[in-house]
Amino acid sequence: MILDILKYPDPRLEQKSIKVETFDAKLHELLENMAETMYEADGIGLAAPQVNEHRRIFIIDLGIQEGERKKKWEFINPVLSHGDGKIVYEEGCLSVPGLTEEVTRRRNITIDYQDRHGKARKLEAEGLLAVAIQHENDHLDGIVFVERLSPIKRRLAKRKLAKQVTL
Ligand code: QAP
Ligand code: CO
Repeated sequence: MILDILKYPDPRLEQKSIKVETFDAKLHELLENMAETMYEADGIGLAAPQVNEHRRIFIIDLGIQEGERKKKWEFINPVLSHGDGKIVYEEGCLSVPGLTEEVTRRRNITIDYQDRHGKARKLEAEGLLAVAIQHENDHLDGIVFVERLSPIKRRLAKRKLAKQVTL
C-alpha cells in the first residue's frame, strides 16, 4: 500500500519518534508499505515519521543510482556514532519535493541498530550511505535537512518552497 508522505513544513515532521519494542507482522507490513512508497516516489531513503508513523525506523536503497534497485537496508532503533571527516552532498528529501541544497555531514559513521526481527546489528558506512543514514536519522529526531542549512540559505529555501505549488 502506498502511504501519504508528509510535506515540509508540516509540524508533524518535527515530532520526535519513539523506540520500536515489538517486532511483529504489523511492523513488517509498515516496512513493506514504506518500501512501496519510497520506490513509487523514486526516493533513495524514507523514515517512518515521513509517513506519519512516529517510530524509530527508516529504510534506504541507493540502488537507483546505478539504474536498478540493489540493496534495501532496514534500520530500526538506530544509534549513530561518527568518525572524523566531513562530506558535502547535495541533498533532497521526499518531504521537500523540488528543493536540493548542499549539506555538510560526517563522512564515516558507525550505526548500531536492529533488523526487522529485533536482532542487534552494526554497520560501518561512508560516503553516500553514511549521508543517507544521517539524513534519515535526523527525521527520527524531527529534523528536516532544511534546518541544517546556514540561516541565509535556510531563509532562501523557505521562501522558494512557500512560492512553489505543491502537487
Ligand atoms: C534522503 O532523499 C537522502 O526533491 C533521501 O522531487 C538525500 O529520496 C539521502 C526526491 C540525500 C542521501 C542523500 C526529492 C525525489 C527524493 C525530490 C530522497 C524530488 C523527488 C529524495
Ligand atoms: Co528526508
